[in-house]
Amino acid sequence: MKEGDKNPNSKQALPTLESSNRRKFLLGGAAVAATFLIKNSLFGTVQTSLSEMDISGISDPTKLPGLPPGEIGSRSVYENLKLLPLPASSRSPIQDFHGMITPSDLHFQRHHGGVPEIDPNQFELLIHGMVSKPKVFKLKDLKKFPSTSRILFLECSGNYQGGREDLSPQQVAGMTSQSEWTGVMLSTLFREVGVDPKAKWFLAEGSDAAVMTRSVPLDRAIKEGMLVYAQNGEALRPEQGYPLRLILPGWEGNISVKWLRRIEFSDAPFMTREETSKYTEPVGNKVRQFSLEMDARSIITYPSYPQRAEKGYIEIKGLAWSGRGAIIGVDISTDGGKSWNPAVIQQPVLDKAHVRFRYLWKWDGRETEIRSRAVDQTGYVQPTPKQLLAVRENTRYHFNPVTGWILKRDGRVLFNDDF
Ligand SMILES: Nc1nc2c(c(=O)[nH]1)N[C@H]1C(S)=C(S)[C@@H](COP(=O)(O)O)O[C@H]1N2
Ligand SMILES: [Mo]
Repeated sequence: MKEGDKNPNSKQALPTLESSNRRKFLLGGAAVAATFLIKNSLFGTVQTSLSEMDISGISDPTKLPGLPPGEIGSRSVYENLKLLPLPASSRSPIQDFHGMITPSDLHFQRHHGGVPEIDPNQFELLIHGMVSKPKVFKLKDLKKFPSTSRILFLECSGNYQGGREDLSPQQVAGMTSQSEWTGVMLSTLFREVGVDPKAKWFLAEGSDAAVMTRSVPLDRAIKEGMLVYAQNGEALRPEQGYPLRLILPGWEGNISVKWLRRIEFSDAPFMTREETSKYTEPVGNKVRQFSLEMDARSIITYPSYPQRAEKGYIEIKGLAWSGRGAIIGVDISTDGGKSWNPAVIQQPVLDKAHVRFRYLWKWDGRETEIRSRAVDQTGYVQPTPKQLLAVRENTRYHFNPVTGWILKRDGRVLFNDDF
């Protein structure tokens, strides 16, 4: 349409609420499809379809009634938070978060055979093998057990991308997320089935197209492992394993089997496809297997690529976590690793959970590189990329190096892991 042309169908003047009950409502370009009732003492109750109200041209929010209370909340149309979908995984926009909990719809996703649709009423969990009382549990049976909640991170052991300067935190480390998980402790449930003292492992099997199976060492899993049916206060999302998943705190994400349908006890590991073809790391001329704990890691999420940095005060911000316990410190370097100073860590600092760190710094505008380095309660210090590569030439699993951002004089912020 040429400029000045009038679309005969467009309403030029905004009808008042009293004069019409059908209008076009265009909010920031997004069509809001909702129906609501306006209670008006003079004109009675008018049903108005929001998707048909026209408020184009009105920008003062005090001059038009806002949206009524709805059935579900929404994110501001100005906040463009998105997962970054790759064929096999979606990465979480960690540079856009301000808190320790990952909004559920922005939790990273990793599916080996897609997201199955499971009817919770059809759902059954079979526990069998080396047990005296094999049992099938319905979801409602599991919900009757004493429950517990815990805030934990979940990270894929393949959570690394590097080697280029045009990478965002989401690309480098977006396969970690944190939720409050609610469910039943494995220790509670396993008492019900009478586990044979000779049983040392159990198989966890998912009901997705990948039929994901992993062997879990019983003595270590029983301490903290959970079967969870809720995430951040509501039922699990389908992408996170609805209606039931395993959560093994601090361990590589792969073993926290989603859409769980079967647990089988045994005296030896099962050597499933996923734990032999993958999820093993070449170390020298040996292979490391069942390397379950995720080592301490941190990443600066601000300033980061593709943001721009401005000379002056900068609050450097980021995330740190460890699968071996609590983070006890994060050090920051603003001179490319020559000197280090402690960052402030946001409370509460939880075991096996993301923490946020902050470090106030005044940038003089000269080119430099900022880095973060996490230390956990075992005393483990996050290694440099070269230190890690020296022992693991051939793998990017469990790759948790210190990484840096180079601040250019023109304000560009570029990723660096070449040190
Ligand atoms: N059944 C099943 N469980 C699974 C997977 C899967 O593909 N199928 N992916 C695993 C992998 S590799 C990871 S990293 C985590 C990812 O969990 P999320 O998608 O909830 O973030 O789930 C694990 N559990
Ligand atoms: Mo994973």
